[in-house]
Amino acid sequence: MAITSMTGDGRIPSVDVGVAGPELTVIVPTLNEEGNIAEVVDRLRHVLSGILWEVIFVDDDSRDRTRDVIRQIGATDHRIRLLHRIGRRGLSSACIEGIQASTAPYIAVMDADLQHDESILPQMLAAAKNDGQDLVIGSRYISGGGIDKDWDEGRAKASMLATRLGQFILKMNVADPMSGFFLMRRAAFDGAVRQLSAMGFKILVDVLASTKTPLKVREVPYTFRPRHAGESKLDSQVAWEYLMLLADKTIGQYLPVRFVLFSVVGLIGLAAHLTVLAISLHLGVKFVVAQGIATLIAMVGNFSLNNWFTYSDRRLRGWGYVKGLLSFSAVCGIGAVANLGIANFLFGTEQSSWWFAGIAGAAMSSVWNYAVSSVVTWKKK
Ligand SMILES: Nc1nc2c(ncn2[C@@H]2O[C@H](COP(=O)(O)OP(=O)(O)OP(=O)(O)O)[C@@H](O)[C@H]2O)c(=O)[nH]1
Ligand SMILES: [Mg+2]
Repeated sequence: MAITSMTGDGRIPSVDVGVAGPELTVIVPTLNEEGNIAEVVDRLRHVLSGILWEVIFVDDDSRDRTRDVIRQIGATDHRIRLLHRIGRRGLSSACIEGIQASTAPYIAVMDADLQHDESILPQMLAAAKNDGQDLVIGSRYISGGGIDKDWDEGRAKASMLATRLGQFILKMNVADPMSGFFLMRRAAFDGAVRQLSAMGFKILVDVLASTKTPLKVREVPYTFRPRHAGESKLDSQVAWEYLMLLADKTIGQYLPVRFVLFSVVGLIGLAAHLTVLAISLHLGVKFVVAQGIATLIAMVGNFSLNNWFTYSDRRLRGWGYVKGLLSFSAVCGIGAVANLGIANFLFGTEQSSWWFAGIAGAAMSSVWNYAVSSVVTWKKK
């Protein structure tokens, strides 16, 4: 839109002020959701008519036609936006980047598979805009809400247990902190963004645990529907990453959770090493051979456990697994040399006892192994 007015000398300057930006941005994370995009857009158009809105699909390099469909619809509707991330994964971090790419004062987060009931979005926006709520949660666990009737008992119980755990950590009276469907003021997000862990699937728990000022929170009931099209991405890794998120929210300010896990794996490796060594010696294997076998087993075991648990979100597979094992062994080899050097130096000084020298050497090499392998072996892409 161009605003024009005559200047003193008769020229007509033109100032391009564009059109009003959106009041509400709906963030939709996507991973192989080609069959759901058109339906999501249709439903948003319908329920949000009369509201200045846009949707940002944050796609983590889907291998199906998700991005093609989004671009096709976006070609005739500027409210449809796409953020394509390459080499990064994770529902939470995708939502965070989407929110940061928006200028709207209100932001909603919603799944792409239509399990969240978009028809309550206007009610959620009104609660924030007119009733001063900072955060409005689409809730399955308050009166009027519900879960997909096709959920088996196991899934319902797991969801309830995870919810209770979340409530315990948050020390907050929120019925559905695990909800992936919520709307908030930008200020509420800005108050939490620097403390966010951005791990795994549960962005709402992260926001609630990270906020510095108490938020005015309201829950609006809805019934979680069955998935519209495509496949679920929920697996055991999601559950593990949720536990890591809760741990990070509890002890993360004192010690990185990954370092704690790395150290626990190191202790397991030490126990495995000593066990294999003892068994080999008992079977009459020469010490140097037994020590070699124990070292190899401990190294492969440590690498695999760290790859599975400590870096579940950057897990190496196939050829990457082999290269990772080699680089991890090299890093730990250098760590062992540093360990020997430091321990030997301290042992040589008069004040140090043998145990102090031993612990100091081991501690130094653990920090080295952790720090260097996190950037060399499990580097963030
Ligand atoms: N950008 C991005 N989106 C993701 C990622 N993982 C899942 N999603 C999206 O997040 C939303 C929730 O994932 P779902 O697989 O539906 O998980 P869920 O709803 O907890 O599980 P179901 O009830 O089994 O569907 C969907 O829109 C997915 O496409 C990811 O790593 N990156
Ligand atoms: Mg789903």
